[in-house]
Amino acid sequence: ANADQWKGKSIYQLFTDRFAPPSATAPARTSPLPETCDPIQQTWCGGTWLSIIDKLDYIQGMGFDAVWISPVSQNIDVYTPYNYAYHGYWVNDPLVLNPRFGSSDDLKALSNALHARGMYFMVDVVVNNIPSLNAYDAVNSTALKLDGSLWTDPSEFHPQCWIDYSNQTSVENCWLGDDKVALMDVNTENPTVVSTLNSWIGNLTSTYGIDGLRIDAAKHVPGTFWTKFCAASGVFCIGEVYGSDIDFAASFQTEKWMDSVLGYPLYYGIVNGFGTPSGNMSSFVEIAQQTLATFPQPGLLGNFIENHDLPRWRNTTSDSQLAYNAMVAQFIFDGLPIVYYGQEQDFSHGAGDPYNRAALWPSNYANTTTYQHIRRLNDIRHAVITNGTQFNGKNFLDSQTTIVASTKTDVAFRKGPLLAVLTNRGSPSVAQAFGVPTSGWSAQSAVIDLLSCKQYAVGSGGAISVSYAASGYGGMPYIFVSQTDAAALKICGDV
Ligand code: ABC
Ligand code: CA
Repeated sequence: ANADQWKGKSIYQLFTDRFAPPSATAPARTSPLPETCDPIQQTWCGGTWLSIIDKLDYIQGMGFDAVWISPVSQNIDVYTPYNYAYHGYWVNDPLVLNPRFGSSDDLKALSNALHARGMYFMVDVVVNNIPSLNAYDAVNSTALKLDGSLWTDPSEFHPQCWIDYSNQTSVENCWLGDDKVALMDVNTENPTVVSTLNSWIGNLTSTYGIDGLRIDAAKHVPGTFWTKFCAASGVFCIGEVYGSDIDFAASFQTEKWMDSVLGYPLYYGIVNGFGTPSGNMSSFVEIAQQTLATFPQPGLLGNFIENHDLPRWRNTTSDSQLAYNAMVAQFIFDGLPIVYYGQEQDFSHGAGDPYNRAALWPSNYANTTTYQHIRRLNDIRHAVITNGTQFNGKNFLDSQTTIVASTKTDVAFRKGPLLAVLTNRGSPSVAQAFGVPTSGWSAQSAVIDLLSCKQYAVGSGGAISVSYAASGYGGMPYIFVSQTDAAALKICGDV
């Protein structure tokens, strides 16, 4: 599927090894299967491509219409100072599937199962690097053959050096990882490397019906490599450009290196704005505005509040109101929401890798309040997108977000027919209020908050004011639509 077809999708990100346990009848890929899955062990917990299929109801039940799975290619399968390659990012041969996660037929079965539900299939791909336990003597032909690497000629790598992040040439040519597990930097200028990878990616997407790619370590490869690689893939490419530099991240779209990137800048804005009670909302507003002004297509950014490299949201702040506000920003702002497995279960164990990669099954896939909140946010998006509801002649997807009002603790932004009113007040101990001076709706009209289904009256000059109770309701988020639109969207029944 291309970028246009991905517009409006909502993505669930999972680790194959950790999302679902193998069913009783499936052959175990890990032996013996660990009784419990302790992330600190950094070893396989047994999830497979087939076991993902068993739990698609759970994902679709939250309203997602796309799934991103961790890398599918073969990894080094040996003990390392960081234990084992359960995460799938230590790819030593992109061309071979990872037998730990299943067979070629299993991967096709997963793809077919997703498509049968009308869902898109996104796969994570790693081409920048190949792991080695032998950092300083890795790039010699004997060592390369022993490692089972796809690349066996030293000219297919850049010479060893560790990355200096202040220098983009170093970021592109030097090595990720460290001297325990070195990630040898592949020479993505070598013609054999380029042609092998380009024909591989076209085959992979067509063989397995892949609809989109998450491009690992995108900033570590010259952009011009990606232009051809993504064209060869024939599908939507979203790159991981880890960092807060908006101009740099936007260049991936501006220079047409790939369709889009993960919304790292907005992530930092959401953390700054909503990460702690009375955080710094002006930082969120500033980053949001710069994102909108700089990216040619902010509507294609991948918006997340946690992932496998970052702390769990609930690890940094336990206030659920802050999480619910942050998620509204994640879902309603321009872009494709991406929820990392476990976010819906309020997983809080995880100051970072490896703790943020716990198995999901101990949660019993419970129908938590957060699961329902995500479901509602997806329902609102679907309703507003499929209904084509307009504001000032523009529908949700075609309207860019505009910041309507903000204070140190609050922000109101509009995207098409929806007005999000958010706060970082958390659970305040005294009742508080916030007023949006000009909501965009006319005085005396009625609006509905799609989260609580309560009706509000628009005051003079188009003002809307909300209150935050000292107990119970607290600093909850609001998503307003006009009463007429609410009736058409049917999120709140007959209103
Ligand atoms: C292993 C062990 C860990 C151990 C670690 C040292 O080594 O498992 O326990 O702590 C994979 C595995 C990891 C593994 C690594 C290395 O390989 O998943 O478990 O860690 O062996 C991608 C993937 C990631 C993956 C790889 C490698 C790449 O998402 O899961 O890791 O294939 C950089 C890269 C980025 C990479 C990330 C992990 O490292 O750019 O592609 N992710 C700065 C830099 C970033 C850098 C980041 C973290 O530091 O700018 O480029 O990301 O090192 C902000 C700034 C940012 C700054 C952050 C920290 O602060 O704006 O610029 O980012 O304020
Ligand atoms: Ca590189």
